[in-house]
Formats: sequence, structure tokens, C-alpha cells
Amino acid sequence: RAQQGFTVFFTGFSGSGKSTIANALMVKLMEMGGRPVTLLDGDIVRKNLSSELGFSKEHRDLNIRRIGYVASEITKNGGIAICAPIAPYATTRRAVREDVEQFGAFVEVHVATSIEECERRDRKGLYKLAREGKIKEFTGISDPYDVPQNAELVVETENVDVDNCAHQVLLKLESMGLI
Ligand code: GGZ
Repeated sequence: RAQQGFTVFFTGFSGSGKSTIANALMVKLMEMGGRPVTLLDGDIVRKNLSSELGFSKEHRDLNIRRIGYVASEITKNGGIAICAPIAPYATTRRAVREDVEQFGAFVEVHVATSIEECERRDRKGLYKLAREGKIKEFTGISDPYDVPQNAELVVETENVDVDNCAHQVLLKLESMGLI
């Protein structure tokens, strides 16, 4: 079924480049036409669907399960969902995969920028605040991140630009027969 819906699920640290790559991918998929594309970016979801949630394991899990539910509905209806949360817990990513795979393909993309590089970039100044203890439970600093073991694709951002990363995702989607 060439026109089945699917979900591209990015996971990685804050500042790893998930949002930027997800946006570039969205533009490319929209230019191709066909299925509607919905971007469920971390901060957009936090603002609109999960505004009452913090960053405990329970709250992160609830946030990710909500994203998974919306992605599975989009996938069910033949659309393309692009998700870009940190999603630090492997079991929760697995649960979302199972939700989506009832209806279509789930393509997990690990944006594998190292914590050292994310902290060095520190584009929003959050790592500095986390080091100072002003943000608690900060992923990679004072909170866990389960490195994905079964991602469909791992992208490297330290030597590869955003457009190239998005292109690698497109190639993967093509090789999976999704586009
Ligand atoms: C991690 C945090 C935290 C803590 C605030 N830990 O760079 P950002 O700002 O825009 O991305 C991070 C975002 C993470 O939200 P997610 O919904 O993607 O996380 S999860 O999947 O774990 O539910 C960061 C900001 O929120 N932020 N506090 N303690 N990131």
C-alpha cells in the first residue's frame, strides 16, 4: 500500500537538532504533495497538548503517549506525522511504536548528537542552567536518556548539515516504500 500513513519519530537530546531536521523534512514532504504532513514538535506539543506537565518520568511518559496517540490517529487516516520530542525512555518509545504500527509504519530516527556537543552549542542556555542546578531533571545532565537500540535510522549532526540529515530520512522512507 503505497499510500499508507506513517510516523517519523525523532528522538535525541535537547539541542540535538531534532526540530530543525524535522522542519526541513516537513518542507520536503510537503513539496512532494500527496499526503498531509503534521509536525508534532516537542515545544509545540508542550504548549498545546501538555501545558500542565513537567519533566518527571511520569509526566514525560504521559507527554510521549499523547504524541503517540495523535501520531497513530494521523497514521490511521493516511497522513504523515513527524514527531520531535526528546522521548528519553526506551519502553515509552516502544509503546508509541506499537500504537502507530497498528495503522502504518513507524520510523524512529535517532538524532545522535552527543551530549558534549549539545552542551557545547547550548543554543538556549539551558545546559548552563542545568549545570547550575537551576533546571532540575535535565536530560543528559541530571536525568536519563536510553540510547535507541532499534532506530530505523541514526543521523549524525556534527559533520553533516541539516539538509543532508533530512535527505537521509527521505532516502530511508523511499527504501521502506513509504514515499
Ligand atoms: C529536558 C527540558 C527540561 C528538562 C525544559 N529536561 O531545547 P528545548 O528545551 O526546546 O527542548 C527541551 C524540551 C523537552 O521537551 P520534550 O517534550 O521534548 O521532553 S520529553 O520528550 O522528555 O517529554 C528543552 C525543554 O523542553 N526542557 N526542562 N528538565 N528538557
